[in-house]
Amino acid sequence: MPSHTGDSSLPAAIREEAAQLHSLLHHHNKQYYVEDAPEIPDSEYDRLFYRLKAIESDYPQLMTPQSPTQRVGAQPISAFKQVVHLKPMLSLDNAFSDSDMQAFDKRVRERLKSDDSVEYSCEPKFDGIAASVIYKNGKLDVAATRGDGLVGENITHNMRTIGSVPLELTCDNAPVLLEVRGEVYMPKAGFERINRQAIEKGDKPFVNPRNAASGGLRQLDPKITAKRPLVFCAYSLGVVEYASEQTPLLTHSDTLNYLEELGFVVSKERSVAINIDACHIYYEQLAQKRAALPYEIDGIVFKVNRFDLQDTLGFVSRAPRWAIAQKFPAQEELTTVNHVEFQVGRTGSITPVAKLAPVFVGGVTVSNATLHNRDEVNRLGICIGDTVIIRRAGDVIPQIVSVVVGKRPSTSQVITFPASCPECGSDVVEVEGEATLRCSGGLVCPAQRKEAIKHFCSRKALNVDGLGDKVISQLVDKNHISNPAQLFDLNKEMLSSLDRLADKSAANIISALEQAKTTTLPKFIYALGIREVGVATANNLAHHFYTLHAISDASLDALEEVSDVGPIVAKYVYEFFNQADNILVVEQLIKAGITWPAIAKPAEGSQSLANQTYVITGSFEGISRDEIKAILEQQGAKVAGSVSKKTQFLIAGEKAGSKLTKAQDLGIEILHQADLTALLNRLKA
Ligand code: D41
Repeated sequence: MPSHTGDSSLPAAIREEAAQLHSLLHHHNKQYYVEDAPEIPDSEYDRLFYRLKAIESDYPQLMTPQSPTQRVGAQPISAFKQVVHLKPMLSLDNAFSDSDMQAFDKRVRERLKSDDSVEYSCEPKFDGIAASVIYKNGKLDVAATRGDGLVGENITHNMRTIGSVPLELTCDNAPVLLEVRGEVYMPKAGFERINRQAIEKGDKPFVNPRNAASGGLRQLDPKITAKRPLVFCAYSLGVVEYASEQTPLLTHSDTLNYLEELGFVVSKERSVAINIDACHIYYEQLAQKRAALPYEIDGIVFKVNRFDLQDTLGFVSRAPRWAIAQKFPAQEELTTVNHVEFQVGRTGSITPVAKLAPVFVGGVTVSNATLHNRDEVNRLGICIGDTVIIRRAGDVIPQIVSVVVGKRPSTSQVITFPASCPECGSDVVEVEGEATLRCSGGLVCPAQRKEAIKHFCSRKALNVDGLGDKVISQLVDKNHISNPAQLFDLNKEMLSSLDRLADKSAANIISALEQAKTTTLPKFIYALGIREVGVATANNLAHHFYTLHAISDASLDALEEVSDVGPIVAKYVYEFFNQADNILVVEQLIKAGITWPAIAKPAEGSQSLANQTYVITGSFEGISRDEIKAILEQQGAKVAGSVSKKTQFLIAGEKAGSKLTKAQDLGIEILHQADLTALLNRLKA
């Protein structure tokens, strides 16, 4: 029986094991929340966690506030108390252009009386909430929001729940006192997850990750904060005191490395630029990477790297002269909805499009934004004349985020959907269970004809170069063509008669059409524009049936056997090939000379993997995931990106994460490195 009375009865091995569990759990917390790359399945994490809990229940003297088991246990507080920062948390000046940055560098060099270039430390500017954490003798003591920079709110109970905040520093020679500053943010993936959960529960989703992070830190009950996937990324030091003399840190970049050694998360994107021109290159590079980063950033922070130079420069009205944030062009702006147009798509779908007062957002001028369908119009509660927040992030299409209801003018108008098609006058129909309204005109409707032809010519379809939207529009309006097959009857004279089309361009289009005639079966199927049949489905259909004939003859049941084809898609494909007009167009296309190489049917009894579905995760010796995928696909297997009930085999390499856990849960057969090698050898044989 272990005694609960004191340290003396505590076996050294147990103390050692508990310490190991502390650092293991901290490491895996970081892998999970920060890297989004868990190295162990959740079940293994739980095993470590409960092992530590068991030790602590046997030896309560080990249950310190620094234990990873204590992150979620705290009681709610009744009110936030104030915390005076030991050193003020300064604010940051902004730059909005390259010339602002040049001016910043010039000011710095003038003050330093230096003709030499100045070295800058560069890091992303996280779009989160600034916070400060104080450690006493290596143990987390107090955490606070930035507040006004001098006084913030005590959020210790909430910061303790954040997995990336060390409860205890990982070094032998911990400072007596350490004040660490950083930003609390919510990664994009976590934000999407909690918003999905909120919507499922019927709660209101968060507007953006920053609001979600801020709300998470402002909870009285830390159990609520613990459910938010927050990350703390450290970016500077406040007060630091050691028991004995230390070699001082001389630069900001060394400080970031030191913080990382102590167990903090520090931006992996950080870098040092030898001068202001290198800062510009860093800015451009990170701007390129921005959309792919797992978290939101709104600019880059540049800091004079050397501390002695920082001291010489000092600060003005609480902003250091040695640092600046170069902001990316705003991703959200206000504008007004001038009117709403209804566009008719390839399949007759009627999409409301808001025509906006032009506004510069996310680096481009935006004057249109799709309102998608009636549900979206209702969700936004949007009227013509409204002031709206428009957002354009990365390369995604601009979106209306919300309506500023307080700015609604008395002249605003409710949006009414048309009863007849704005392009052809046919009735507009409502399909039960669908939010989208549709024109019933089919190929009578010129808008649908144009869209069908545009789709046919698009890059992933037959890829007819040079045949732009304007040309197609004129060809349809002038009744030269009404379906994709008639494209191949066009001649140079007909094209040259169009507005603003030079002879040279006409000749180019003719030759592009000629080239487009040689294609592949998947591309041809995709080009037909069957509802819900995208590139992947077209590919699956082609490799399942091998010939166009077999697809067009297939029964509904046979179609449903194709991977990723459910009853709805099967119905669309079936209906397409059982409509006389469509069959005629397909026949005309073939007659016009469209051809593709036959898809080889595997011989009976060969080692083909047709109809098998694989998922590949983790890393393998001597072969990349892409190479494995290519080999399996060559043998007819389908290689999917995520594990589902349809998965038959999971190929799991080193560091397989959540996919492995999920596959195990679903009872899917797992192939390890040795099984993979055997499989590949079998395929080669
Ligand atoms: O990522 C950030 N949001 C960030 C904020 C950063 N990477 N560095 C920062 N550095 C500072 C100084 C130069 C004052 C140490 C900051 C901030 N300040 C800051 N955050 C909020 C106000 C100021």
